[in-house]
Amino acid sequence: MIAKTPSMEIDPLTVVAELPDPFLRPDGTRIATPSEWEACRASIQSALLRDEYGHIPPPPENLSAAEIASDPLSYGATEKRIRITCGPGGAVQFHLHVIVPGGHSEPMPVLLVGDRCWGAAPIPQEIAARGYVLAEFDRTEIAPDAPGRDVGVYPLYPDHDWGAMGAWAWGYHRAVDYLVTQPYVDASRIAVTGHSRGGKATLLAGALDERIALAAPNNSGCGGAAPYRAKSAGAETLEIILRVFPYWFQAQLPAFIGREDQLPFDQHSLLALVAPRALLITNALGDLWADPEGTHQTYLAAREVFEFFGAGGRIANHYREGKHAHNADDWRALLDFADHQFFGKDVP
Ligand code: GTR
Repeated sequence: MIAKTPSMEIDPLTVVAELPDPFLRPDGTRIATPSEWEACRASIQSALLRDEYGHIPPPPENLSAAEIASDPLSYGATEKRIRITCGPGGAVQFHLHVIVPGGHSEPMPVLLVGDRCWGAAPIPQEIAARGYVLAEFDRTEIAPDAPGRDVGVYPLYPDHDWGAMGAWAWGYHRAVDYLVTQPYVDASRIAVTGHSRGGKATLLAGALDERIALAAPNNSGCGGAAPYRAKSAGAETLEIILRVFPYWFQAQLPAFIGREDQLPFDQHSLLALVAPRALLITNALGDLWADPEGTHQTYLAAREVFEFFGAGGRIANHYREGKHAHNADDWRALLDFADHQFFGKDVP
């Protein structure tokens, strides 16, 4: 059952079914302490990268950034455009579009989104008024949302088996590389968000990088916060997503079609990797394709890991009415959650 309320928490009434026990090691022994769980973190990551997303290369050595524009906005903020390059001759290039609120002498928290191509944040002025830097980039500058590996970042790492999700997550990490060098940025309060396919990349980025204090995948569905096992009616399946978007994932993932229960993890494992940092999953009740009900199950399973770390208050599952979109309600839920996590403010 899913409570139809846009509250930060909903009643944990759904029984967690069919998802692998997050405290069971592959050899059948149980993880008993947070430090034992930490010792298993690398093996959970390895399994997810090996079977689902492919391997993500380390940061490039020659990342450089140039501010190409800086303009005042009507509401007192400054809009900056940054060109980030790396690789031989600056072969890989993408742009950050940053809105820095005015009137703040202290470093500020950041909301970083990789969905520039989708129109991104609908409420930039409100984000600035609440004291958050908004940084946007277009993840398709890093890897195209299409098959083929001869453009974007792929030629830089010809031996890697990653798909677009991994490349886009790498893009989030490179944007963080830049942001943490900026005096107006509070490097301990960087949140990442993204919608749908961008939400899948957001979650992967947040799971793998401890510099990210808060991950907020929106309507991320299959390959994001929704499970491969325990699908709800109308939800996207592994078979369907791989038929249409095979290039998002590691090339061997189709071997698990029809035998999803053989995957050594499910998506609650990816959610759990964010622990004990903060995680907000945002869903739309009418977006059945993105599986809000299944996502409630992964949320409950991952929450056990957060609670195990004493961080049960750092994970929340938010539902709103409506369909597939990253709308102002979702962004406000993120701002409220971030205010609570970063500054201890009460959730309205
Ligand atoms: C759909 C895809 C989903 C989701 C969505 C989107 O076509 O099946 O997994 O990513 O696109 O990005 O809006």
